[in-house]
Amino acid sequence: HFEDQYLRLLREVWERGDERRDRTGVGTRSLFGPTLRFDLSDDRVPLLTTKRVAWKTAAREMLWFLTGDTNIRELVRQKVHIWTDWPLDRYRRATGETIDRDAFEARILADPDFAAQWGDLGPVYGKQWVNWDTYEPAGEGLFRLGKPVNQIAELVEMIRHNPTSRRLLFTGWNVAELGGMALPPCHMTYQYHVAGGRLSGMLWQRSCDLGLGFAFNAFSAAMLLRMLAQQCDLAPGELVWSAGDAHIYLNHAHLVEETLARTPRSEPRLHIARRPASIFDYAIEDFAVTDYDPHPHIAAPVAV
Ligand code: DHF
Ligand code: TMP
Repeated sequence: HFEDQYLRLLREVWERGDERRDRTGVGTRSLFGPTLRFDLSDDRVPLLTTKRVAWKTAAREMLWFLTGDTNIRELVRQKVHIWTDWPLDRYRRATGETIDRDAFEARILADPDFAAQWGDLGPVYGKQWVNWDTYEPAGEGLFRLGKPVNQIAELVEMIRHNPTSRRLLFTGWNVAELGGMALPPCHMTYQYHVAGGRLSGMLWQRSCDLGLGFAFNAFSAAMLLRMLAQQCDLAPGELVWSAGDAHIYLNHAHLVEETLARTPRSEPRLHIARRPASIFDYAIEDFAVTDYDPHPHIAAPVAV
């Protein structure tokens, strides 16, 4: 079962990980450099079954990245709340107000100016994936903005026309713009490989919250790979997931214990209903997951 690898990693990090203080103050146990491999043939998808995962939320987030948007307003409009805590934290620190999450989201929805000022995450994933800024000399030592790079569009073209390339990749790690981001990219670099009519992909995640983020990141990376394969007339191959710092937050002990006490259920499948005109034309209604009969959701606090 694909999930056994994840469960082994969860156990190993929990039992043997280095316990340390982290940026959030919560504390983690951490191991460096694990790799997991998932077979994506026959519509298989690495969607955890030892807890129910809100895969549509992860799918909406992935589609939002591809629009280039970096403001949480559109996510909140779609009832996706996973990015709200970071703008909320910034707003509270800046104003000293004790506004709660629901009220903050209500204001983001009701007031476009408020959303523009407080809802933006900075030049995160979407911006770098489809609108990486370039600069060209404008004389006298000055520069002006050039044509931005759409890494995703270029990737599709490269996979189609130069499938043996060793440069089939895109990255969110724009060094010059890290300072303006609410969080520097965690799932930072994606690379692809074509062999035998199959598209395989690798995700390098510099930092992985095994209790929360992992479930989303593995599903989303598989979903994106399936979209790319479809657009390039290839069958899906393998997803290789590699992390730098793979960690479990110390306040996720209940999640680890409960997860390890459960047995994985039947492997879910991801279906894509139609073939849209481009990689940017997918909609949430195009995706369906079947054979998904997971154990109940396990709630766990997210470290901000
Ligand atoms: N920070 C930390 N500490 N961990 C993360 O996983 C993380 N992920 C981020 C941003 N910052 C992060 C973006 N992705 C949730 C899932 C993914 C995500 C952020 C949050 C989350 O809270 N998941 C819950 C609730 C899902 C829901 O709203 O339906 C879960 O139980 O999966
Ligand atoms: P860091 O920037 O200090 O590494 O903190 C980011 C935290 O968020 C870390 O726990 C990893 C986690 N994370 C994921 O696991 N997946 C994600 O997609 C994102 C955005 C964050």
